[in-house]
Amino acid sequence: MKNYLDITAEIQEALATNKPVVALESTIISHGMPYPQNKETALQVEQIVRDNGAIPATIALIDGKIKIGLSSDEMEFLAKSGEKVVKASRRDIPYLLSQKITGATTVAATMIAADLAGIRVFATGGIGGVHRGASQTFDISADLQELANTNVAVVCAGIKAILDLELTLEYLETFGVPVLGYKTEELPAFYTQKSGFKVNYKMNNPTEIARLLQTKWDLGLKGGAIIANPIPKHQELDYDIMHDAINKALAEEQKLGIKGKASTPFLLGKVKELTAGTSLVSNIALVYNNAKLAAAIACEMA
Ligand code: PSU
Ligand code: MN
Repeated sequence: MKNYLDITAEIQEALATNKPVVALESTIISHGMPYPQNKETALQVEQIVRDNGAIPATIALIDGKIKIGLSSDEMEFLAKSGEKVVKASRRDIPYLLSQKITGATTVAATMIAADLAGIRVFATGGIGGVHRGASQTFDISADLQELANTNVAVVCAGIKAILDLELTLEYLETFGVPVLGYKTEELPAFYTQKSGFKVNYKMNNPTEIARLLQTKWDLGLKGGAIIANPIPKHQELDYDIMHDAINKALAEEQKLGIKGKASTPFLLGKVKELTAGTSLVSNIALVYNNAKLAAAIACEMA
């Protein structure tokens, strides 16, 4: 394992002495946001984790290693390269490492890396899920199987409305992944607090969440949990504007025949374009909000 993992000295020390650490993904940098907002967001997320008492661990595949903790040059490279960097999920890891090709880790790949390093809490914006039309396309994100199998809790802003929320919840139920709402009974839908669907359980504070995770893993119930943290009210997108943008993005995707791993980045970019960038402002705000909660949970767990 030592041949593959490259953990910064600060994070190694933190893990060895049971200090709180929060994992952060890098596909959100390369494929989720444009430059330079992606770099600014990635750096600010790390700062927010620190301001809330935990150590940030942004993860990527670089030079044949799973890097846990990135330098500012590495961050800059991922941010500037954007979609030229490979979006790396579980299936991509062995190829990219053995060929020493740079990869930006998705939620699934970041969970794998965090688990190998011993990090149990991870903050991001949105997870992948069951896409609309999946009964025909079979497009179900590998993030969901990772949540089923890998012991890392993922703090996100719920399930994004580009996906089929109902089928995603069904899939998570089948695979035993708890969907927890932070101070809410309603599942948030990324850009909005409301979705029309319910979470499994409302959690009132980071202590309750830490206790639930401890219980799950003490019992050997493998897999993660989703901590759905609603976007702050004043940073929400208008529900109708968002739905309109998503429907247009989905129609365009179909027209262009975009499929597979290109789907999520395409839809995110299109929605941003159609909302004249306001979705990006919301996206950044909700990531910051998630970093803060993840740090609080990591502190409780430590
Ligand atoms: N949702 C977002 N922003 C993102 C992603 C999802 O709001 O950047 C990224 C994450 O890295 C996630 C990946 O793991 O997209 C899911 O891609 P796919 O649907 O191809 O599995
Ligand atoms: Mn997919």
